[in-house]
Amino acid sequence: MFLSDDQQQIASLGLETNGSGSHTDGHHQLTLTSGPSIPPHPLRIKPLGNKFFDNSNDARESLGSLQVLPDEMLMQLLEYFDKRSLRLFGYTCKFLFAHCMSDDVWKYIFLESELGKQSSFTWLGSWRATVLGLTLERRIQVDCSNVFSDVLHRPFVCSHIALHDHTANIPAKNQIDRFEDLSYAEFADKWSSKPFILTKHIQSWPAYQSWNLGSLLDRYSNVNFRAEAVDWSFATYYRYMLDSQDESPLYLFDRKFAEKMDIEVSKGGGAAYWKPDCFGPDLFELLGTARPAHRWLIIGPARSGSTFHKDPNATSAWNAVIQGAKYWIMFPPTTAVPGVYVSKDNSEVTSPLSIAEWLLEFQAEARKLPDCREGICNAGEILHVPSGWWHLVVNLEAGIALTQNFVPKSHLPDVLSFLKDRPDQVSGFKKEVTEPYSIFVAGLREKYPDLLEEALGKLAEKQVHKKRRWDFAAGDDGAEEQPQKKSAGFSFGFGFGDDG
Ligand SMILES: O=C(O)CCC(=O)C(=O)O
Ligand SMILES: [Fe+2]
Repeated sequence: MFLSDDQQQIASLGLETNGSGSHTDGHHQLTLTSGPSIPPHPLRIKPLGNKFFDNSNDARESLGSLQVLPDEMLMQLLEYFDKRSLRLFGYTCKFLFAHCMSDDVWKYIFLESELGKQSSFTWLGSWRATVLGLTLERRIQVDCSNVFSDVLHRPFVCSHIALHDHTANIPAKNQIDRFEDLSYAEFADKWSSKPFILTKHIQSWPAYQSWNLGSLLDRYSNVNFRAEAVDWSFATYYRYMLDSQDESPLYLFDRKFAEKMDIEVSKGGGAAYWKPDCFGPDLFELLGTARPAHRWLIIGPARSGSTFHKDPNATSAWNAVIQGAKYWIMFPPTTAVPGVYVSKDNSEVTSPLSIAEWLLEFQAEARKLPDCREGICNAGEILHVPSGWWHLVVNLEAGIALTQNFVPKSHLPDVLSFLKDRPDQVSGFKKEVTEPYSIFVAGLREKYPDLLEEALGKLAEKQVHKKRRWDFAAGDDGAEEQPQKKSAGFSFGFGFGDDG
């Protein structure tokens, strides 16, 4: 027989509960790793360090022979369970109950299940409740105050950090420049390699005037949008967004939104928005149908966002906030960003951390770097991401944004170099587009022959310059090694885009 509900099972096992399913009261909790703004864990799980200051018995001791497994390994093991086994395993003792309640494991089970393939279902506030169909009154919280585990407590801390503590008080030297508006001449002359925010540029967009989460729900509740690994109806995503405790909430990031919403996106009668004039011609338009996806609708709750990355193919981008507010922290292409590890050939970025973890562990150090830029882009504002710049973005409240990648004239050499010299890192093109560099060059040769010659000239110059620097640093017989190491005070990168 399948389990009826948590309450009944727990009662039959005689475990101690706090009965109500509500959050804990002011039960004393010695907090060693989290700040005062973090509420007590709903199951009263405590950070591992508390064990040494607590006289209560340690729930781990009732694990029997499973005690040899560290918490990390226990959690990994749980990913192999099906939903019934996971639920039952959790009823064997408090320590395992605490582990089996971890919503990350239930998210995994959800995504693997039939439910994970559906676009419309009822989100019930957590992955576990949704998978098991548990309404609020059928959920139970066992008092796990003698469970001490960083593996379990840390994600809770991360999903409750006070974003405001990390995004207010931006040091004046770091503030991203803000203007009401900018002309293309000013952009081309001074600003194409610097981040900035325009405060009065998108007010005339119908999308800005009429879109908000409520109006999108009215109009598109049955339209499916992509949110990372799932395609959900907007009604389903909306419900998830407003009632989720995920540390890294699923982020709606849809490149086919214009077709799905049946809207026009280029200037002219009836367009919902259009690309800003100040960035000038977008040279990637020359790719025609070979062009990779380049515009996205972005929707997410507070705490959702993007971990550190550079935008693809050395493109630049703009990001316009329609509703909500986004905190941005950015670094120039060559900066070694604390907490972000890049493979030798630049092809892989490992930021092992969620946004919250990065903010907790690395932001303070990172914002002391001389080239750090930070800012808040509010509703009605648009931010410029220059080619090659590192950025991390977090939504301070639930909201909507539109973003588009583009190639301005000034970054043509970077993009050409990227397409030519890093074919393994080129991304976003359809499979049948095997020679994006050649297609781009052919388009440029036809429409902007002088610009192309100038860009190719710059590339050749840099190539020579780089070879000289390398020969100098490596000596005659060192030329076999990859020009990636720091040597004789020089830092080498493969692409011109990263050369600063
Ligand atoms: O709004 C965001 O989360 C930032 C998106 C972003 O960085 C991107 O589209 O590349
Ligand atoms: Fe980006």
